[in-house]
Amino acid sequence: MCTVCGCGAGETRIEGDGHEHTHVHADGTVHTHSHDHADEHAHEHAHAEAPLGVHAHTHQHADGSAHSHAHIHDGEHKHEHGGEHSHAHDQGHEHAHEHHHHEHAVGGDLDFGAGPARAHVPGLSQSRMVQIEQDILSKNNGYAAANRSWFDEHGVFALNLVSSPGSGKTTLLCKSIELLKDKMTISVVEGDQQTSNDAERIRATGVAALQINTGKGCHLDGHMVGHALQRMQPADDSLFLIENVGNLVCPAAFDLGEHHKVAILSVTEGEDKPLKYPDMFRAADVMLLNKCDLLPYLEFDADLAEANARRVNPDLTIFRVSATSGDGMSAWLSWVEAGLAAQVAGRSESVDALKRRVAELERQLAAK
Ligand SMILES: Nc1nc2c(ncn2[C@@H]2O[C@H](COP(=O)(O)OP(=O)(O)OP(=O)(O)O)[C@@H](O)[C@H]2O)c(=O)[nH]1
Ligand SMILES: [Zn+2]
Ligand SMILES: [Zn+2]
Ligand SMILES: [Zn+2]
Ligand SMILES: [Zn+2]
Ligand SMILES: [Zn+2]
Ligand SMILES: [Zn+2]
Ligand SMILES: [Zn+2]
Repeated sequence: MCTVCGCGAGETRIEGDGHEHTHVHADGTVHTHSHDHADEHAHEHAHAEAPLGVHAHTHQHADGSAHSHAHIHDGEHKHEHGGEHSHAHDQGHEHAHEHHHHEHAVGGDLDFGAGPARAHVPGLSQSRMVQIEQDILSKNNGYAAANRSWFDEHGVFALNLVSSPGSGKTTLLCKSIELLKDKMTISVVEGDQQTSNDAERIRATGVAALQINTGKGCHLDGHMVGHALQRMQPADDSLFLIENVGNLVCPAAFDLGEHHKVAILSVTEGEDKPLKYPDMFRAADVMLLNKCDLLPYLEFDADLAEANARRVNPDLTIFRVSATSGDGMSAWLSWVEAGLAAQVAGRSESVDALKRRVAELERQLAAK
């Protein structure tokens, strides 16, 4: 729901000392975070309690009837309500709303994702929802782009792990860290609605971890990760792992500035998940099929799960693993190592190119 109604905005808490308060950034982004005022803040914010410019309300139609969606039809049809209607608010302003339309699938099933906003929120028109989503995502994309250029400048390889709750993100991270930590510097950001349990599990492996609690929020966003980077200052040429909030829906829409989203599907979840949650499997470049140690005890068809994932994303790279037994981990870890090596090489190449450019400019100046 977050991209369409902005729910959860203003609930973020980033682990650390200090007090908590709400900020509104220059671009209107609202968040609450605890921070130490001795720390430098890299961006400006004014303190205010203004929420996002969202006002939800219910509509009455011209004939006085209230609108509701509880109707059931016995076949397929498509209909639209009477276009634009305007109404007055108590605050005295008046504006027009284009009314939503909805489509019904064959067999009388209800589909609330068929309109332009691809979702439904009582009291919000489709066009308002599309506008809110665009506002939220364009701000997020600005923060994500800043994170990505920071990663690239510093030769940091960043991965965003996404899955439903309990697929094994933290277990996989701990296992991967155990097998990689002698070869590279690693830091981890942990996203959960509440608790610092996952960050503590990561810290127990000996690498740096920072917990972000999102409150009611159901995903991390680029802005939160920017704050995490400021606080953590990951080393040059290091691996930066982000565990997103357990949720197969909303994290798909939010770029954090990572180089790849890695979706984890565990064999206890069913082969059809990529088809039911296509956005996530389309947004990911890699899928880890986890808990494969359980395959002998389940009906799960791993080939079918992979085929379903490739139906929504033909370019997906898939690894079958078990985070608990360690089976299959080496192929996945080789992929991570290759990604970091490419990132480090890219940085030294751009440093070399810069040096050549400076030398060239110096020659030109000397010649004058
Ligand atoms: N059998 C088996 N169990 C696993 C494996 N990986 C994780 N688990 C178990 O699955 C449960 C959930 O694992 P977590 O690593 O906490 O999952 P998560 O995705 O981080 O969960 P959230 O952060 O709550 O979304 C734990 O009981 C793990 O021990 C695996 O490869 N095989
Ligand atoms: Zn959400
Ligand atoms: Zn402040
Ligand atoms: Zn209506
Ligand atoms: Zn209808
Ligand atoms: Zn209105
Ligand atoms: Zn976890
Ligand atoms: Zn901020």
